[in-house]
Amino acid sequence: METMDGGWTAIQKRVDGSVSFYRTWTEYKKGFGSPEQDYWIGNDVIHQLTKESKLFLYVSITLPNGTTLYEMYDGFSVSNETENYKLFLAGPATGTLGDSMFDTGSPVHHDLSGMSFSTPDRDNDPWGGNCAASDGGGWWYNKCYTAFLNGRWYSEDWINPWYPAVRSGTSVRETLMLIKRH
Ligand SMILES: [Ca+2]
Repeated sequence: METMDGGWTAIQKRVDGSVSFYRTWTEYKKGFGSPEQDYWIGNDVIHQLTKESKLFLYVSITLPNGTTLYEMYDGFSVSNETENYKLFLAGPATGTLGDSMFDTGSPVHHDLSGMSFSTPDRDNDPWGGNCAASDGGGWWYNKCYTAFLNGRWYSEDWINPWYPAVRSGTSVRETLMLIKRH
């Protein structure tokens, strides 16, 4: 499918591990990295981009063999910092990754819609521990996740980037999160 034209904006991109995603609340707020390489656009910008219009979210993971798997969500928005950049997703979800973010069917609470953003220095997740500190990056954790794209690059400690389709960070060569207006 076409992704990089037609009004798509990259909010997250990882292509070579040149940038650590183990970052503070303030760094995730402001954004870090470079759009040409590894990149988080910043939670304030994501909020600004999503607050007025209905947006699609497209997520992809490219495997070491070059195959790209993707999932598209019909609705995506993020609230403001006062509300801890809470994530809202809407279905339907379609694609080749499978839905591991919105309606996961997990009995241990892995659905991410409605979750606050957490970072290693700001635990807003409903788990007793600190998912962001344990898992190595900022995200909209529940207890904790079955989909998480900001883990430790090319590490077995990045568990289940997109369960069950992608079960280890060593199976991830690239990631992308794109948004586009309806
Ligand atoms: Ca917690």
